[in-house]
Amino acid sequence: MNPPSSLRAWIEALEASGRLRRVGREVRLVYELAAISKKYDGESALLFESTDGPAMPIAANVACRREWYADSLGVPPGELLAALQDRQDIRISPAAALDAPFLENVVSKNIDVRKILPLPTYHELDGGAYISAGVFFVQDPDTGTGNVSIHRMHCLESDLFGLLVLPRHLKGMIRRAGARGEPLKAAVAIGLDPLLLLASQLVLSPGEDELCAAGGLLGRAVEVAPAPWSGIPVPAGAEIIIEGEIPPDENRREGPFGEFPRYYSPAAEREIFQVRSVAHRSGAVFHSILPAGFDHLLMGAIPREAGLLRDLQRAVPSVRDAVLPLSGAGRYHCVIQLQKQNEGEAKSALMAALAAHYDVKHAIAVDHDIDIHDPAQVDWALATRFQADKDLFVVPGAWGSRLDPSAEDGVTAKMGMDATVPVGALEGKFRSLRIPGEDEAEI
Ligand SMILES: Cc1cc2nc3c(=O)[nH]c(=O)nc-3n(C[C@H](O)[C@H](O)[C@H](O)COP(=O)(O)O)c2cc1C
Ligand SMILES: [Mn+2]
Repeated sequence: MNPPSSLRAWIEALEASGRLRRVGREVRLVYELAAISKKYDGESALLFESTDGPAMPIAANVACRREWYADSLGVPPGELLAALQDRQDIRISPAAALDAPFLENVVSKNIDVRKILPLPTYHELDGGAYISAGVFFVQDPDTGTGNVSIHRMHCLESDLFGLLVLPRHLKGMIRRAGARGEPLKAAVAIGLDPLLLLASQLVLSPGEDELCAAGGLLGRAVEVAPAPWSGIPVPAGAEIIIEGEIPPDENRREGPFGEFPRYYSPAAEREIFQVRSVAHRSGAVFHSILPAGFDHLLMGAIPREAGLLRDLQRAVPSVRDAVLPLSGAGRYHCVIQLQKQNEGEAKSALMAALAAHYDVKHAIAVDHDIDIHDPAQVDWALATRFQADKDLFVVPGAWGSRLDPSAEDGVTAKMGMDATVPVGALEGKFRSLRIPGEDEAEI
């Protein structure tokens, strides 16, 4: 298929291919929508046509299978990472759209988001209703470079949200705006296609414009229109645009919130988002991402894998593939496949993986005969090709994930496990069992 240009185009494609279920009856926003989303996670996209909140349908599970991302890029599933690798260095500047349907309805006075948008409450101990699929478009206060990232939004008041802003690019921009004595303006898009969501998760160097990188990924310019209050260019196909300001030094209690590692991220004083305008197209579709669901995990894992694979191959050319398995929260475990040419390559690849991203905590290297997408094969390699006294190393006190409850304030130990055999030994004592004719055998 051609890459979808909007969430609604993607929903149509999902429905036409039998991957979408419509939920016609009224569903409760507190827990019930999340419970149904969880039940069909990894299986079916959902369109909730009616809820007990404001009248606006909600799409969920829209990108909950790895092969759907490949499909949205127009490549076979096995070529997803290769396609992302090919495209991740391409930059295409955004283009002005002719039409921006989100301007059909703009509210800028007496805003009560709870009366406009259906905001779900997901997990048992969550602090309240959240927007889980809000994509922040901001511009660097010093350079004007565009940044795109997703941040959870806790609805605290009619026009106020609490945010989690981990120490990456957005955080730096809030700080730099603050140094000028200004709040940072942001336009939050809800209801984007899966490729723009994937692009929001690219791990780029500071100073790289992420709208241009998104264009590279899509293979065409992202069509943008200025958001009505801030003028920040946002995807014209977005269903909803919420604009507002993040002041540098005002905090409110945000959380708890059930996060991707399947634990609660505790409540704390965090950044706020003061809403100034809400715009949405007529008949807008709200977008829900089930926290810790496949959508959430895959959206982070896939672009990280593509970036990691490039870093790994730069360090060790015999690296063939890498995966961040969903069982490792799609972030914390990395399995690397090599066709080792020289002793020591696996350990070097492990170090590169652990250093490449703060989220990667445990890395495992295996030979090219192991299918890294099959956890049972990776386990078998660890069971039979690994000796803890010489194949394991631990790095204490590294930069890690703040959402890992076993890390202390984001400081974590890192571990590399080399489960590769010595060069050439797959033909020697590590020759694995095979029965001649086993692939064709029949009764
Ligand atoms: C569904 C979803 C929710 C996310 N929520 C948050 C969040 O609340 N806070 C945060 O800092 N990052 C969150 N992230 C991760 C960032 O969006 C991601 O790391 C992004 O690439 C950061 O961009 P930056 O490097 O430009 O800051 C989330 C990612 C996804 C897919
Ligand atoms: Mn960035």
